[in-house]
Amino acid sequence: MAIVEARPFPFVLDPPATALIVIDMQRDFVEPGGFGATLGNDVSLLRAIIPATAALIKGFRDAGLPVIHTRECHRPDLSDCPPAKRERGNPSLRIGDEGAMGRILISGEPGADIIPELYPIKGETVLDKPGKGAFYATPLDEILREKGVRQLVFAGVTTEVCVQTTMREANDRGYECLLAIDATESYFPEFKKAAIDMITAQGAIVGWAAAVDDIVRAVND
Ligand code: C5J
Repeated sequence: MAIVEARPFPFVLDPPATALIVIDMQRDFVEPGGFGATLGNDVSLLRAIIPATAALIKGFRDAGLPVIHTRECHRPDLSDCPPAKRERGNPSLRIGDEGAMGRILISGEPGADIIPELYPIKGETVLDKPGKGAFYATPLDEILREKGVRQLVFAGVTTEVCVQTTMREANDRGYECLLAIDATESYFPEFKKAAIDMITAQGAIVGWAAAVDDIVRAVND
């Protein structure tokens, strides 16, 4: 066991029972011309976490612990994209429409893939998910239980949407959840702060939050 300095109190990390989940570090969210940018967002805010996220991934790889990557995307025929989701957002460029990096948030298109700086390596799980949460309509829970994982470290974007939703899903399934503060970001800095406050409030009601350096040190303890 290793102790990670964390909010709201230290996290007792058990490396053999821990996995890293990197949420949606896709070109569509992080690069100019993608889905996030078409919604009017400044993607440079999200790009700022790339070095810390790379350091976190490296820390898990060095420790031989599982790294799981998710991608929010849909089937080319949109059969897994509810109209209620598609109809929101920028009316001139919706999910499935042709954008600067192929069809927006469609599996197999360049924009839906993970950014080159954080690209998965052989043996790492990559899960396509149609929802905001990574447990919804995916085999994530089965994959984690098969690996004996009880604790999850979270990174990725955006803090208050897909990251927070997945942490809540994980918390309800009995996983202990730790958010890497400098490896997650929102297009709205005040939402990131609020999400971390919500997650850690009331005695870690959803989970803990800690710095990448402290997490990397603990997993390699
Ligand atoms: C959003 C995500 N923000 N990955 N997706 O639509 O958080």
